[in-house]
Amino acid sequence: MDSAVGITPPVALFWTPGANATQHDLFVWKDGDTMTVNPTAANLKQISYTYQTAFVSGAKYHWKVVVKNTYCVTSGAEQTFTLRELSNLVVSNVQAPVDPFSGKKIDIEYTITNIGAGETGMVPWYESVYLSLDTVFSPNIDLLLGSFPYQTALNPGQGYTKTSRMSLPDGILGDYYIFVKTDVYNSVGEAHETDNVSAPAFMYVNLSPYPDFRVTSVLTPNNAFTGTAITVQWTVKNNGTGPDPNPNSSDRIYISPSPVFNFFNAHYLGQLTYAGNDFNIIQPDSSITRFRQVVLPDTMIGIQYIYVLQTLPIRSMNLCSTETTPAMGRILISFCRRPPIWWYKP
Ligand SMILES: [Ca+2]
Ligand SMILES: [Ca+2]
Repeated sequence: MDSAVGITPPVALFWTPGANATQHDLFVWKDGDTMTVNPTAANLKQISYTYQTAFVSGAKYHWKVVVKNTYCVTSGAEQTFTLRELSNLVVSNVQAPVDPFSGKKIDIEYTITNIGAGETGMVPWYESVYLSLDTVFSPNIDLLLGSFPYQTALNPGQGYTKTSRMSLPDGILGDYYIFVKTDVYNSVGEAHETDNVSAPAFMYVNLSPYPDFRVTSVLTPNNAFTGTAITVQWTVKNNGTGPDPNPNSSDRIYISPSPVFNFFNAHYLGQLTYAGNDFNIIQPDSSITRFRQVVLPDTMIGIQYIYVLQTLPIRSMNLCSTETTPAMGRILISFCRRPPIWWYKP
């Protein structure tokens, strides 16, 4: 394999055995260095050796075998091999959208180029897009917005420009930066692995209108008997700045002996889900009145409280207030003695 080029480590070295040879010493050294005094592998009885080396793009090595027997030592001819050139992926031209809105989809355009001297090979790799509060890329802090595969080999100098779509988080507002990193899972062996992150691309994010639904009042009968059905009526008000574009919610009804809501002693009675455009009806500063029938438990008597909790997923993070003291209705429940069952015996 003298003068072999384009080698991928580990490197399989083999040679012809010398006449009467009993052992071989193998010397391998990098081009530009002097041959090592001590053999890389000594007293080999076989005529081959697998040489492990770091993958340095295009690195050239010299090697030779010294043949030994009881009577003499004979040096073989010096040979060379050269590792293959590696690719090097880099990211450029990251284009963040102008004036995007929180919680909405955005398109990020970027260019990936192989600036290395070798091809990438047919290894799929991924690009990831991150959202950062500053101009320093911090993979453990910055928010991953999405990862996108690429599956075609790139020759030296080749590249591609791509647009990837992802969603911004809800409830964010202000100055942000986008970073794109290529080959995030290190699928491609590159001459340089530390230059795979783009420069930061600035964007100002506007806060999307957000809903903030609250149950403002609960109406129940003043008195009722255990085990009977009552009608609960309640009002939901939108204290936010917009309707919810993706309603996925319900109002859940609980009964509890506690005048301050506590999940541990609250007994679930039922729920009323939102259908169709219910949420869109509740524009900012407007309300909707809802009701449903529930059956009181057999075991809770005396003064009890009926709570209605709104379970809208919080779509605007800390900007959406949560219901810490939900609205309630007060009801006095009396024990209902059921009439005895008489069996008629003819
Ligand atoms: Ca790189
Ligand atoms: Ca890599």
